[in-house]
Amino acid sequence: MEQQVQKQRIFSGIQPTGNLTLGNYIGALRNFGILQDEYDCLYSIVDMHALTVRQNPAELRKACLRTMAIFLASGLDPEKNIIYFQSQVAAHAELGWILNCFTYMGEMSRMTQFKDKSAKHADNINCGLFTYPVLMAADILLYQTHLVPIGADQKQHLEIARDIAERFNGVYGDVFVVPDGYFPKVGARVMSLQEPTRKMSKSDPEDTYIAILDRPDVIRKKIRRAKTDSENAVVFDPENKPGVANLMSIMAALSGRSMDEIAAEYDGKGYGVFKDAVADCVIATLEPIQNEYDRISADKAYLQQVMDSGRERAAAIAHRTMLKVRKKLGIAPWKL
Ligand code: ATP
Ligand code: LTN
Repeated sequence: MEQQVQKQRIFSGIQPTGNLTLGNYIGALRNFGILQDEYDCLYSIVDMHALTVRQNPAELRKACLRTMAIFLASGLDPEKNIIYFQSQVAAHAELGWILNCFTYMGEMSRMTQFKDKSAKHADNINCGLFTYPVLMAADILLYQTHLVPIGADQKQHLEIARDIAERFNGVYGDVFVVPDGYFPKVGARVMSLQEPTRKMSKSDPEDTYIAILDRPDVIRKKIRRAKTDSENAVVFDPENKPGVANLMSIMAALSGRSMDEIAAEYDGKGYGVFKDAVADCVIATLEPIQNEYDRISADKAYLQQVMDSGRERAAAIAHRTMLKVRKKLGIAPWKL
């Protein structure tokens, strides 16, 4: 009889804060869809991570549903993938606490995202912000994840998740799979349109990012206004021409063309023509997603069904890991 080969597992999460950007799409979301046939995938809207920054409840609730609808609109099949809200599977918080006891203060204080976010929110440097990477490690380890599709900014957090898994396994035996990252070849760090030496971020001002749901006229306007240099030459030189390099990377990531091909095609044509071509490329990618989004987000019954089934399927896998973890740690067993 033919033996059934168990597929490897993928887990990734996106925070439902603000508007998902082209950076989120190229760095993470697009890869989710590409991998859905070869792997057993869970994609979570990590709403508990969003609480590390003060949120308006009504807006957060809307943003949660919007993020789920964007996941679906960008091609994730809810039958093939488990799509769910992190806060609805209590085991994330449970394992998060346990892993806090296997993580050192020094490790957390070295995290660049913590340093950036505490500078940005100096009036609210809370413990959740500090231990954010531990909850992320719990998200990943809970599902015995092999591969984590993320942008380059999350590399440091993934390393910590690996360290925590290895540390725990070192004490208790092979409890967790040690995960690897999966990064896009081009576009792992899409940069801000206005400050192209910083990453594009959905918590920055509107004109610095392209939202997945920005309509074509807005996209074109933002790209035309994107900061470039005064040379007017389409050459890939991230050091000296970060603005142009960023636009070239966006085009390369979305069209599959190489930097050389792009440079050759726009050689001598100037930034006006080049920027319009980048805008065409972004619009061609995002417009179909927006049309799907409009259709899906109007169908509340469908969203409810995806949410319920995702929660149940995720919780069942998480429960298996938690039984193992509880037993290894010696905390109260379910059955005497
Ligand atoms: P915030 O600005 O609120 O911190 P964010 O835009 O960084 O949010 P996240 O929810 O933290 O969004 O990230 C979701 C995924 O998108 C992660 O895998 C992250 O690595 C990826 N990502 C975020 N920004 C970029 C970017 N500029 N380029 C490539 N990938 C990105
Ligand atoms: N920390 C990530 C979001 C995130 C995540 C995860 C990504 C939370 N849990 C698990 C991959 C796997 C971020 O800030 N972008």
